[in-house]
Amino acid sequence: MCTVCGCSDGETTVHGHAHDHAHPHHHHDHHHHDHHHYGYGPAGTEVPGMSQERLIEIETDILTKNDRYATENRAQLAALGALAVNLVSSPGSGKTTLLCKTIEALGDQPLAVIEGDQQTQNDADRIRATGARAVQVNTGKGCHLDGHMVGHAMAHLELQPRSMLFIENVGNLVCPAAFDLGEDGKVAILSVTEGEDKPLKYPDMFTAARLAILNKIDLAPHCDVDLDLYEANLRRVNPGIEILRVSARTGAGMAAWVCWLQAQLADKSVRDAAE
Ligand SMILES: Nc1nc2c(ncn2[C@@H]2O[C@H](COP(=O)(O)OP(=O)(O)O)[C@@H](O)[C@H]2O)c(=O)[nH]1
Ligand SMILES: [Mg+2]
Repeated sequence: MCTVCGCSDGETTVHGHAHDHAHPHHHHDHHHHDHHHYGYGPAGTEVPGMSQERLIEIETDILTKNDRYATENRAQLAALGALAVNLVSSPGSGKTTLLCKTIEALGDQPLAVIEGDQQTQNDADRIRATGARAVQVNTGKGCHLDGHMVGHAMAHLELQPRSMLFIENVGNLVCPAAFDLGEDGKVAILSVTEGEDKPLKYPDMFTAARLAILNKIDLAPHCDVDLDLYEANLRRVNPGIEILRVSARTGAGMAAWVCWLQAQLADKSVRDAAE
């Protein structure tokens, strides 16, 4: 179950890189997923036939389990001095396009990608076309990646020391904000076509993110968008957020993004060595 929206996540499948056999992955907290009412009881969500007290119990249990897996992932990454970035956004903001361009720009930097989508291996295929390693996680009915899925995918990737691991989360501006995957930071991608008010409407995501990428700035002249207002709204919900204006299509702003990644990785290696 998702602790945020209350949906049932059913079965997850991980499609590995080398041998393409699928691993079905069952969650233990199956329950019916008929019609949901979104309420504001103490649990922040409602599931028919379940009390708010029981829901809070289940949510706490799920988040505790998730955090245990996330901690394990984080320890593995730290041991390698590897950097993990969790890319979160609504569907279609340009995550996969940005990743393909980023992989090109990074040259011989060791890296790997975990792709999350409910269905299809399209995005992992797009990443593999660049020559990079990728694992596709299909979440089925699930609305986000969790720590367990990412740990499973990491096992397939055999990350090299000082790698960058890019995790493309399921397109969803709500639920992925609540789940720690063991990443170093969440990066929220917004395309300029989404509207300046989206940070105000979905504040949790932009509060959780360390960096916001304002993508598709090549389209800005065509859609009456006010980029300064976008940035002001991002800073209203998260005064500390870093912001980069990018076009994955034209390459504008890509150098700053690549620098940001390299600085995060350098920072991480130093910190891990100091521990
Ligand atoms: N004009 C423009 N289109 C873009 C840009 N980045 C991505 N797109 C397009 O946006 C659509 C969705 O991109 P995709 O990478 O699949 O988004 P995702 O769902 O977030 O992974 C595709 O048609 C891309 O070609 C950009 O910077 N400018
Ligand atoms: Mg994608």
